[in-house]
Amino acid sequence: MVKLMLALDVMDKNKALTMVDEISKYIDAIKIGYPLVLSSGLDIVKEIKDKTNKEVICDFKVADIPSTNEKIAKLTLNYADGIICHGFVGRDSVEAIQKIAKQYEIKTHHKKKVIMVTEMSHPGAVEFMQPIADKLAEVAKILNVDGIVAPSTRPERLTKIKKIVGNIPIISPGIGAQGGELNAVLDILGEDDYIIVGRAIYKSENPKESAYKYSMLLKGHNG
Ligand code: O7M
Repeated sequence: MVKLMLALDVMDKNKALTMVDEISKYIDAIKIGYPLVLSSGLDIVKEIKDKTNKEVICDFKVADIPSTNEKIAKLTLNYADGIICHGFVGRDSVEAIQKIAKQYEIKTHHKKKVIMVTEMSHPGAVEFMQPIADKLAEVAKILNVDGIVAPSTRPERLTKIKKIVGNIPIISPGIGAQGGELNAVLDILGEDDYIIVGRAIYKSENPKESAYKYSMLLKGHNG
């Protein structure tokens, strides 16, 4: 079954904690990014992990030299189950994060995912990212990363990128607020893949109902 990852981009700690309390039973994973961490501190990652016991992925879109990437990965993977990085900075930068993930895996016996962005979902991504996205997908395959990010806003690109990465799980944002069509995307994605939904859940009038609705649509599509 395609899984549901909540993009928890609220900028208030209490709101975030209340939100996950209400809806965590309807979601499979939680993505925490700069809006929440910069407003609440990195400890929010541990707090949400402890509270929900869901898969928690930090979306820091890490894009630095290997040595700095290592430091960011060390701090992040201490509590998070995974970290999202950019691939356009080169494979050595991604490998630096993979090295830290492996170290944590050996130490904790828990999987630590390294997820790489290929093509982003917003309109501007066609300018610089799309022309190199197929190549980034090939690199993701060579590096055997644990997931790649590809757009729900462009089903034809999602199809192409999925074909390149094969069995590497896809994490796909763009459904809801960015206009991506759930049904079109569900025809492409498989059981190891995720859709990311943010505002269509946390900004809706009734986040619990909205999360429930998405979870049912995913279940329904998979029979
Ligand atoms: O459903 P939304 O539009 O409110 O939120 C989508 C989330 O996915 C939000 O956290 C974005 O930062 C993220 N995202 C994209 O929207 N597009 C991308 O191409 C990539 C991401 C992302 O998660 O990258 C790792």
